[in-house]
This record gives sequence, structure tokens and C-alpha cells, in this order.
Amino acid sequence: MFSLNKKLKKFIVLMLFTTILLCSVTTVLAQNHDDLTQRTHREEYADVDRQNWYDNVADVGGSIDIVHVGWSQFGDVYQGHIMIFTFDGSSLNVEEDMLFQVDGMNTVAHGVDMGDVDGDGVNEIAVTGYAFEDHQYSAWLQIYEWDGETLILVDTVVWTGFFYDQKWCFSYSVKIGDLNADGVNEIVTCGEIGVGEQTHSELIVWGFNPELFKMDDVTWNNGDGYWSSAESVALGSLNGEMKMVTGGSFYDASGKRWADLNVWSYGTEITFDASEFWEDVGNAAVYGVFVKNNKVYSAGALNDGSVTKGQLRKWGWGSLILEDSEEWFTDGDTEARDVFVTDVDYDGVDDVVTVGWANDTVNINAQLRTWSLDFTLKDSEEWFEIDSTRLLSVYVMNVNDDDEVEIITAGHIGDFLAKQSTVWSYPAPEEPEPPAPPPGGGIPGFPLEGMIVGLAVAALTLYLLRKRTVPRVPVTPSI
Ligand SMILES: [Ca+2]
Ligand SMILES: [Ca+2]
Ligand SMILES: [Ca+2]
Ligand SMILES: [Ca+2]
Repeated sequence: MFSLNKKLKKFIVLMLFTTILLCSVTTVLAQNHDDLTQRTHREEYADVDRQNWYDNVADVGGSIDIVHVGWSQFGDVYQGHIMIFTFDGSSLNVEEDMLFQVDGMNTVAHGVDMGDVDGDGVNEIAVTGYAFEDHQYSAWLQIYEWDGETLILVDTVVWTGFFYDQKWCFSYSVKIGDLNADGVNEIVTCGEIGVGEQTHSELIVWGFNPELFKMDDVTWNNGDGYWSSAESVALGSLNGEMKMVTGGSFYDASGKRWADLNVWSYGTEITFDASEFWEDVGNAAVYGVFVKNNKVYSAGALNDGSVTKGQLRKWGWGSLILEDSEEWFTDGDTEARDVFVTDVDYDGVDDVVTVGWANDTVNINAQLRTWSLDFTLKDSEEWFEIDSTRLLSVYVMNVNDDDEVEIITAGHIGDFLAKQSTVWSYPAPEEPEPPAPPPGGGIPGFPLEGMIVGLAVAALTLYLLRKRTVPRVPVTPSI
């Protein structure tokens, strides 16, 4: 009995081992990870001389809406441009397409965000930019309501400063969030403003009730030069406190451009928390900022004396503590313009997505990169159409309620000939197979074919083992 049991055990172990091996081969092959894929690609060739998308965002509006803002130039006239898309899994569908001018001036839309600014539970759209006439520049901020059908302008504010006697103010970026945890969202803009013989970076906190009003503002110039500008603002929690992070640049007295990163708080007024600025042999700048999980991410460029490189940096908080810095160029000048941090490949760990451009010494190519959190490069996509192709903005969200996360990029192709919006995604992982009985019988998860082959291999092995272990000559009992 004992030896039979032993053989039976051997047989069962062998059968299981062989069956599992055979059944798992196909599963392993199916789990191979595909690269980042371009799912749809849209070009806008309206009757426009030059044009560009500067910023994009996606959030719940009429449905899940993707909003792009930029400008279109018709002859000598610049018009602000807002387009709202929905995504059906294969293409972007235009829900709204609006050209506009602020106070009849040439208008450039530069920043956009969505959020509930009046507390009614429905998101508004905030758009900011600048407008000009006869080299007199003013900044503006607008609030729109959008129900999926109609885009209604609710309010506009226009402001400016003076650089010597020239009107000088530009607003580049806008974000909506509750800065002081009172349950009411604020609106934050940043840009630059003329302050006598200098321009300063500018940060403004706005309220809305029932129209826009300024709650506080601050301007700064960390260099000794004539110019300072804040290109991008991000909101996010650092050690449990909501912060505003601004990224930009300034010129020092020698005419060199420095990257400029600042952190601010707002309770009842804007408070300065921390600042870092840096340079290289040549110019440096920050163009995009993001806050996630107590880290600040900055995307920009710096020149090492021969080429301009894209630069991605990660900062810890306590104050701004540089934790990681990555610089790269393809063959020629390379710049990073925007950064977004979230999990794009479904492994439960955040990824860093950067957009910008890279010169391959012949053409300027749009460049989209995905990185792990320790800045290991996962994917890099470069593409070129007609003439210089550039990306200015990236936003990541699952915008059509399926299993895939969309990476939405915005910029232009043909050196401002046409606007470009592109949707990218990693294919969603296949659902784990539910253990259902395979057709024709077998144990759930173990196809009949695998079991038959497993049984056959195990039986053959057992037979061979038995042949080897059974004594050929009967043992004669000793006397
Ligand atoms: Ca609202
Ligand atoms: Ca608030
Ligand atoms: Ca990931
Ligand atoms: Ca999706």
C-alpha cells in the first residue's frame, strides 16, 4: 500500500506540474506590455494664418469635457480660441468652438482650468491670457458656464501695470482650488507685470461671488535684472497644507536667464514659503509645475553652453529640497514645457509625463515622454509634421469612462500653421480570466487539452521511472 501511495503521489505531483506549466505559457505571452500608442490624432486647419494651443484641461462639465485654449491669427488680428471636445474612445468630437476678443483687443488665451467657483456643485471654466493694442498689454481672466450645450461668459476682469510708460501685463496660467480649507474654491493666476523699470512675476488669488474680485496679489523679482515672469502655477498639498507653486524665470544683471521656483500659501493673504533658483553656463527656465504626494515636479530647459536640454526635477518638501534632476537632449535643442504625474500604465504606481520638443538637427519634433517616479525613462515619442512641431501642454484623465487613461497633448504643427490635439494611452491590462469551465470539460482554469497532455506526460514519466527502479532479477532469500 505504501509504495502504491508513493507512486500515486508522484503521479499527481508530476501531472499538476506539467499541466500548470502548459497552461501558463499562453497567459505569460498575453501579458506582454505594449508601448504607448497614439489612439487618435486631430488637426485643425481652419482659415487661420498662424495658431497655437497653449493649455488644456479635462474635467466634468456637460459630460467629461476636454478644453483647449490658445490663439488664432487672421491677418493682423489675434483672437482667443476655446475648443471643447469629448472623446468617444477613437476620436475627439468638437462640442464647442469659440473665437473671442477681450474689449475688442488682439487676444491670446494662455491658461485654462475647470472647477466649481460659485459652490453650486457644477464646474465652471476659468480662462486667462493677455490682450494688446498698439504695444499696450493687459492681462485678463474670464469665467464661463458650460452645460454641454452652451458656453456662457459670466464675468471678465482686465488688469495691467506699467513698464516705464508702456502698459505691461501678461497672465499665463490659472488653477482652481480651495487654498484655505473653508470649503470655497479660490481662483489663482500667475504671469508678469510691469513695475516701473522692471517687470515682476505676479501671483493673484481671486474670489467669485457673484463676480470676480481680487483677494490678494504679490509680485517679485528674484534677480537684479529688468525682467521676471511666472509661467505656470500648480496647486497641491505639501505635508497636509494646500500650497501654490509657481514656475518661471528671471534675468540677472549680466543678462543671464535663471529658472525660478516658488512656493506660497494663502489663508487670508498670500504668504511666501520657499524659493529656489538655478542656472547653468547658459539660460535656464521652468515652464511647467505639478504637485503630487508631497513632491513638487518642475519641467523646463537649461543651456549648458552648447545645447539647450530638457530638464525634469523632483523636489521634496520641508522647504524645497532637490531630490532628483534629469537633463536630456536628442540631437539638438530640447525643451520640456509641461509635466503631469499620475499612473498611466495601470501598475498602481504614479508615472511622470512630460511634453515639449526636441530638435533632431533637421526638424523640431514634438516630444512626449513617460518616466517612472525615479526618472527612469519608460517611453519617448517624437513626431514631426510639415514644419516645426511643438507640444505646450499635457493633461491626463480617463475621459470616456472606460478602462484606459488618456494622455491628452496640445500644441501646434507646421510652425504655427495648425493646432494639434493628440490622445495617447497605454492599453488597459486584460481582465484576469474568471475561472469558468472551459468548453469540452476540464477543471476551471485548466483547459482539457492541457490536462490530457499533462496526464500523458506524467504517465510516461512514471512508466520510465518504474522501469528503472524495478529490480530485473528476483531477489533470492538468503539462507
Ligand atoms: Ca459652479
Ligand atoms: Ca477657500
Ligand atoms: Ca505606473
Ligand atoms: Ca479612457
